[in-house]
Formats: sequence, structure tokens, C-alpha cells
Amino acid sequence: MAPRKPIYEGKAKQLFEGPEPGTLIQHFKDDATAFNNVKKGTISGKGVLNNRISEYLMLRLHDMGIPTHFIRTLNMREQLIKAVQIVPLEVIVRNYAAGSFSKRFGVTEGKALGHPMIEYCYKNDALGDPFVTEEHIFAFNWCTPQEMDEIRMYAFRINDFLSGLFAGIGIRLVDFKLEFGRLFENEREMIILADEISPDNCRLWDLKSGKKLDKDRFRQDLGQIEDAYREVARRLGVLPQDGTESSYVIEVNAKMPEKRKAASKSSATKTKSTKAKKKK
Ligand code: ADP
Ligand code: AIR
Ligand code: ASP
Repeated sequence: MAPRKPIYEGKAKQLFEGPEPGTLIQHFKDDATAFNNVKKGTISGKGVLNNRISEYLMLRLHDMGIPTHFIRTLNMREQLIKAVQIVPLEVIVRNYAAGSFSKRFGVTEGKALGHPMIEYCYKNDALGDPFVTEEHIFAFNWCTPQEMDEIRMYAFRINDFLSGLFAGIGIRLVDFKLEFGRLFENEREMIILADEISPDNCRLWDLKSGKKLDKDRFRQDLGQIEDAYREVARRLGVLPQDGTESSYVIEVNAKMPEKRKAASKSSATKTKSTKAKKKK
């Protein structure tokens, strides 16, 4: 088999050229970084779990009408996605104070915010992903006001849906980060959800005990990091039965309901021309 063409290597994932035009393979690594690459490590098995968790959440979001880049799972660590032109923004939704928000405003972690709040950071590691407002976003042409409206609308809908989904499994969705991209299809351009949704980019606290079940365990050296990711996958009902690749693929295919199989097939065939993000 010919070697795959690498497109981009990030901190937690790698992108390879996909088998069909306009597609990419997203490979989930065990590498973990925090504070914009200042802290580095590995979380054993994280890539497998995030692949699984993100697949599940993207499919659920697709079912409720959010367009996403997910096409299908390929194996334990890889999924086929639609290549998009990433909007260079980290879209952060917060329900409770935590992390950089608590630090900036001196608010105790866990304090409920009056209503869900959106913040934007410019996706640029060299600059430390600075916070930006819509003024900056439009001035630098990172996206248009119309795209911004769509991104905000999707972000709030995703928050409503995921808050309920996680509450149903005893988890508080404290905050999370999303990325969106432009898909060029049928001479139209549309905004779709890209990247991943996993404990790497969500804060997830056990509802009863308040235990952190996300990357903050790595950021803050809290230990039991792998256990936390596994617990999220277990509660979502997507924990791989054993660690072998073949059992994983069989299980994923067997578990995917017919409706979703059809949906991922049709979204795969719909993709025509796309522009992939180039390495920075
Ligand atoms: P980082 O680039 O911040 O180190 P990752 O290690 O997660 O992040 O790398 C994944 C990269 O792939 C990110 O830069 C993300 O913006 C990009 N990406 C995610 N989904 C898509 C997609 N559908 N098309 C093109 N690029 C994508
Ligand atoms: N996040 C932001 N940049 C990268 C990531 N993963 C996520 C965090 C957290 C939310 O965005 O995982 O869920 C807010 O992060 P912070 O550090 O701004 O409080
Ligand atoms: N994702 C960023 C990093 O890798 C920020 C973070 O998660 O703390 O450093």
C-alpha cells in the first residue's frame, strides 16, 4: 500500500490525505499538551478514546441538524472527515466559571454563569491564542458577520444539546471549545463543525462529586487521567470492549444504527470540492 500523504501534524492529532477528493483522515494521538504547548506529555489510550467519543458526539449532533465534518470511523485512532478551511477561531462556550475565565475575573471555579457565554480566541499558537472580539474578527477578515451568526447559533445549540446529554449521564458540561470550518460544496460555501469534541476540549465534572473528568487532570497534575477519559467513554456507552483494532472496527460497525450508516454514506458522497487547511 502506498504511504499516506501527511497534511498536518498538530499537538493532539495528525491529518493525512483522504481516499476520496475533499476528504482527510484525522488520526488521534496520545500526545497531550497544555497551556499552549508549555506542558507536554502522553495520556496512554487517549487517542483511541477521543476518536470514539468524538465520533459518538458528532453523530448525535448530526442527528439534531448540526452539519459536521465527520464521515465515518476508519479504525481505533482514525476517522474520515470532510476537509474544510478552518475558521481560525477557538469558539469557547461557558456555563460555569473555570480555567482562564476564573483567573481573569477572579470568580470561584464552579460558579454558575447567569447564561451560557461565548468567547473567541484567535487560533495562533505563536501568539498564545489571544482572546478576540467580533471587532477583531471582522477587521482581520477571519470570518464574515453572516458566518459569525451561524457559528454563534450552532455553538449555542450544541451547548444546549450537549449539556442535556452529559447531564443524563451524571456529568456537568462546564465549558468547551469548538472549531468550525468552511465547506465548499455544489458551488456553495457552508459553515460546519470540525475538529473534535472530547475531554481534551471540554470541562466535564461529575455531577455528584465534582470530580474532574477531562484534560484539567493533566493540566493540574491531578492523576488518574486515563481513568477519567475512560469513565466519560463508559458513561457515553462507547468504551471499546478490548484494546484490539479488529474488535474495535467490528464493534463500531455493528453498533452504528442503519440511519446513521446511511447518513454518513450520503454525507461522504456529497462532498465535492473542498480546501484543506495547510500547515501553519
Ligand atoms: P493543533 O493544530 O491546535 O495542534 P490538533 O493537534 O488537534 O490541534 O490538530 C488538528 C488540526 O486539524 C487543527 O489545527 C484543526 O484546526 C484542524 N482540523 C480539524 N478538523 C479539520 C477539517 N475537517 N479540515 C481541515 N482541518 C481540520
Ligand atoms: N480549550 C481551549 N483551548 C484549548 C482547549 N482545549 C478548551 C478547554 C476548556 C475551554 O476551552 O479545554 O474546556 C476553556 O478553556 P480556558 O483555558 O480558556 O478556561
Ligand atoms: N490545547 C492547548 C494546548 O495544547 C491549550 C490547553 O489545552 O491547555 O496547549
